[in-house]
Amino acid sequence: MRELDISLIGVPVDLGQSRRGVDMGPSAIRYAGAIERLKALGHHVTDEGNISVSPVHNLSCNEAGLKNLTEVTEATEELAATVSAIVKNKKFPLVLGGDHSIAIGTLAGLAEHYTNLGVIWYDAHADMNTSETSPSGNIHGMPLAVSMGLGHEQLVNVHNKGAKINPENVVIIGARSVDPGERQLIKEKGIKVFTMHEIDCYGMSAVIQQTLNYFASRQVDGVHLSLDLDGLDPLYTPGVGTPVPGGITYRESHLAMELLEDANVITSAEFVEVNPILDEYNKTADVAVGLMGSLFGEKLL
Ligand code: B3U
Ligand code: MN
Ligand code: MN
Repeated sequence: MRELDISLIGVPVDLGQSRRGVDMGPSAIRYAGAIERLKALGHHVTDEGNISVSPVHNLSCNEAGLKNLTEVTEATEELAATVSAIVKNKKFPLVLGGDHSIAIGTLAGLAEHYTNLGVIWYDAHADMNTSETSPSGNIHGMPLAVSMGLGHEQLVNVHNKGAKINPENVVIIGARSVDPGERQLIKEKGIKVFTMHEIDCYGMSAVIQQTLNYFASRQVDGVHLSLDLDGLDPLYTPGVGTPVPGGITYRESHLAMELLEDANVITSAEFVEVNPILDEYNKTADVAVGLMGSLFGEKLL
């Protein structure tokens, strides 16, 4: 097992979607014992605290049809600078959301240090809408497109101008709710997607193996895990804003984390969309921390 120097950073953003409460995700994950769990595995953990986020939350869209564009831009700018500094200091960034819009900042910060970063997007959704295709105006449905350089220019240019990741280095796992515009982009850009169909047919073990082989063939120089808790079935993670039935199980998710740990490839991670208001006694944060345990080397024997 690797002994890592982990820097944990909270991003209390609920501006990328319409349901309040996901800004409390970092607290819920801390209360569920994230730091103690990682320290018990022998890692060195520093809690860097939270990114400052505007308390203003408008539900109306701006002229481009996006909600809270200015506030999301500000928060992701600060997150990008923080993540970049963590990597510069040779530490492992572990980002706690917040809604998934924060990935715009995480990936922008990482892009300063990786020229060919692989990205695992563990999610019920593709998060590949643009201002033009979004059915909701919610920026949390856009971060993967934005990071590929597609979408509102203010978001695309967070931290540095233009695309931060290569579409051919992205693997989506767990997708089961994809909008028409996203479907088209996935095809156009040649994104590798393991939907629930592939997970059901081949099993999670094969899906992760194929993901690892794919990254090896792409010669990536790091792998970021962006884990949206709604990737799991709402039976296990009910505390999310947009639950979609028919998702990845608890056991499959632990297996995925264990196989990624065994492969020793993950260089940064984020856990997003935990909403304590919608949760059952912090169950979703507990699952998030359990998955962190597996990702960072917990073994039964
Ligand atoms: N695709 C829809 C719904 C959605 C995306 N991400 C989440 N929900 N969590 C949208 O609004 O873009
Ligand atoms: Mn997401
Ligand atoms: Mn999602």
